[in-house]
Amino acid sequence: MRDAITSLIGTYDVAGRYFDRNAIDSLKTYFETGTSRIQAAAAINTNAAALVKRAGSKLFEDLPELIRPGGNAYTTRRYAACLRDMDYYLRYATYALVAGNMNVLDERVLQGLRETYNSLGVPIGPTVQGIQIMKDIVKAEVAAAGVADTSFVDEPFDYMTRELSEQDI
Ligand SMILES: CCC1=C(C)/C(=C/C2=NC(=C\c3[nH]c(/C=C4\NC(=O)[C@H](C)[C@H]4CC)c(C)c3CCC(=O)O)/C(CCC(=O)O)=C2C)NC1=O
Repeated sequence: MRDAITSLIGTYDVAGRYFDRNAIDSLKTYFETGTSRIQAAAAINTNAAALVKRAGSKLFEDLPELIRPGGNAYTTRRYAACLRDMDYYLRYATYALVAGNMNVLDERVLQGLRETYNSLGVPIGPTVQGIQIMKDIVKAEVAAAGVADTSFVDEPFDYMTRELSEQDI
């Protein structure tokens, strides 16, 4: 698992080089945004269960067929599995935000996920829609916690979206 710093060190070490201007700039950005990233994680953590619940309700409101007979989230077991997956996405998104690097998502969340979803008939499109709904809800929460620029919050959610849907082609 890598974060912004170990990933940078890895890159420069492989080339046997000292940090150059680019490396210093990206280190600066990492530290300058540190407080906001931690504030965001804190705002998410204290409300995680409620955020997941709201995102789930909105998803099932937008796509009610998911929870009707024949839908993949129909039956309480599968409904609960769906919300649990949303909770995984949220928790790992906070790790990635704090790390300033998306590697944890590859290693812990996305690896083999598409195959699992395909074999269980879990639809990718609606999953991606759920991830995007959660992104919007989380951004509003982070803004309400006093973080002025919440654009960095997009990254893990968009990353998971991109990886899940691209691989689906
Ligand atoms: C931490 C990394 C991690 C992830 C990401 C993960 C996902 C994951 N989701 C699963 C199932 C599932 N995932 C869903 C999710 C959904 N169905 C829908 O219609 C919605 C679109 C969507 C919710 C947004 C459902 C319903 C199941 C159960 C499917 C079944 O058993 O038939 C399964 C199969 C095993 C199980 O049921 O627990 C895995 C492994 N597990 C992990 O360890």
